[in-house]
Amino acid sequence: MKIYLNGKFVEKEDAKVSVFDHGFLYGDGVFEGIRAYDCLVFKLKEHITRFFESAHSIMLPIKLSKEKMIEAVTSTLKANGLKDAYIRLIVSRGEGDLGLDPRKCKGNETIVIITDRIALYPEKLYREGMAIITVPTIRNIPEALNPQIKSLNYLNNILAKIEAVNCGYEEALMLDHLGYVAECTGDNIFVVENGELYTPPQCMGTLRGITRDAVLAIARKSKIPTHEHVLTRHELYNSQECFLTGTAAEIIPVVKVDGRKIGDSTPGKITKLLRQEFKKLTKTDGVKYSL
Ligand code: PXG
Repeated sequence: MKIYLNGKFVEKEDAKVSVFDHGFLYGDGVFEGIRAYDCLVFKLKEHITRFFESAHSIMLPIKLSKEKMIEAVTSTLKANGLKDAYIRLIVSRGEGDLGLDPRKCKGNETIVIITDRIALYPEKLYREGMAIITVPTIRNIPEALNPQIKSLNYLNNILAKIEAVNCGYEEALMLDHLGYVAECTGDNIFVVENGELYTPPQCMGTLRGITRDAVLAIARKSKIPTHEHVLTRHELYNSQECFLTGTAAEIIPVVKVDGRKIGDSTPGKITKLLRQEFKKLTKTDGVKYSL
């Protein structure tokens, strides 16, 4: 496997960064998780835009232009001969010293692109749906660390994941600091109520997911009314359908929340329709490359 590291391709074994890198020392950096389907990088421009927005927000200048970053992604896929892949883009503040001060990093940011085979949820969960549980750890409040920033410090989400796994669940439902439904650890959440689609707004504790936006657009095109609206757990429990969206998970049905059955506890009609339409979109909406 070849890794893109600061403009060069290096073998996996040689893809090493310094222990003084502030990404390692402090989680000082940003990342993106992207996917390629049959030589098409799905929504690559949108991912690159969000990546640069995360970096801008933490005042991390990226030396590559957006166009060069797109080229770097496709050339890494080509170098690895991958038609279908999961892509991880990372930019950290770079090598500095043992102090928080980013000025010590002298602008030498570290850029890494890793492409690999996709690790998915088991097929059974897509057929039968998954059960999720609300965990004690709430989403970061925007005034402290805005959830729109995909920073290298994902402890907030990792803690929630650990809590869910310790309770025997695959995925955690995270609330915001006001107790409203925010999202899961790496996925956005949707419910269907009376044939209409609801998802929490991107303010507060919810990342504006690229899959989330794609699903909202598909729903509108399919004449399904959509709402970006605050949701309580009560509304989740009493919805007819529930599902999660994310780059890795795509669209995965949820059939139980905190022990309450959702609808008839099987993947719903609208969830299935959106899954079909989403599959079609992954074949057309992105940046193409050839091997
Ligand atoms: N919420 C959070 C907190 C995320 O990190 C999503 C929602 C979904 O967004 P997209 O743009 O992918 O539709 C994410 C992003 C993984 C992994 O390896 C997934 C994400 C982040 C980090 C790791 O499964 N998803």
